[in-house]
Amino acid sequence: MTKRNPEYDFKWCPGCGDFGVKRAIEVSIQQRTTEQDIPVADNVVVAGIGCSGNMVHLIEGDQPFGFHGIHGRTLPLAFGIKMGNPNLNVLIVAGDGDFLSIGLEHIGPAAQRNLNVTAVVMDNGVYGLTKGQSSPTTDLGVITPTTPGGKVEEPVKPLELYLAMGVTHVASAFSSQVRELTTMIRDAMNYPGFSIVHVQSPCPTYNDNLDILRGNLKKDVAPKVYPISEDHDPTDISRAWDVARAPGVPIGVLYQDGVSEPLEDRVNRIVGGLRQRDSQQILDSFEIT
Ligand SMILES: Cc1ncc(C[n+]2csc(CCOP(=O)(O)OP(=O)(O)O)c2C)c(N)n1
Ligand code: SF4
Ligand SMILES: [Mg+2]
Repeated sequence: MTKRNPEYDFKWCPGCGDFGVKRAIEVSIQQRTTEQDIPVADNVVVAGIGCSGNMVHLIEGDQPFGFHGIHGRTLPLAFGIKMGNPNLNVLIVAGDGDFLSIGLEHIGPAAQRNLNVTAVVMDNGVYGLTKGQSSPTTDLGVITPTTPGGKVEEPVKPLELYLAMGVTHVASAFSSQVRELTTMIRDAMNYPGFSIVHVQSPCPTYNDNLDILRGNLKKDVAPKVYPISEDHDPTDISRAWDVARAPGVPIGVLYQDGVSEPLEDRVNRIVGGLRQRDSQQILDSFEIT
């Protein structure tokens, strides 16, 4: 279960955006299990390494299963769990460093398979746990312990990246908007395919961008987040690209394919069409006559 490990002493800093994500995960799992009348233990939270991944030890209330894996490998672990028991609801919690740096190579294959899991990616634009180094989403020119003269790379654009890789359900959220985030995570978990909820989750300790995201009237800062228009059609990939490329942080579901089969259905269909052979028949087929 996800209960805190007493040998692992960890606390999020006051004001960390991950608190809002935690609340949204707790409520969305609870709502889904109640609606579908399934045990909470049918949910598995698979965590990467990072402040964000520590989520798996901090979930309160009814406990899903938890698997704290290794840095960057949430998707392969989720793949194994889902294939071992397709009835489980698998929810990944990972950071921008974990998912988009070392873990990036796994997104494409998971998308092509339409692996039926949900990834909640907490993007704070920094490696929080290891004390503030630059991550793939850190902006050009930002000074961090690993970029003392300013970062030389442009930031990756996660929403465009997910669409380009073929992820079949892409949503964008903000940790301070817990109600919207809860709905997005629940809908993503109910979606039969690979869903990513990319959450702007500020790190007040190493990259305090809360005012930039939500705006600050007193400081004359306009909010960077904005709701996706109500008439947006998420099944239209070209409209999804328009939203992903527009300035600012859109809040809502950009894209939902809704047509592709989830991996477990593909496997059942393909395996069901194969001629069934027992092990002796397979061995005999190698005999040279
Ligand atoms: C294979 C491997 N490489 C590097 C590390 C060190 N490490 C631990 S957490 C982390 C980065 C965490 O950043 P992110 O995924 O963005 O999570 P955050 O702490 O910001 O939530 C790194 C580089 C590791 N644990 N394992
Ligand atoms: S270092 Fe940043 S991401 Fe990590 S707990 Fe503190 S505020 Fe949150
Ligand atoms: Mg991070």
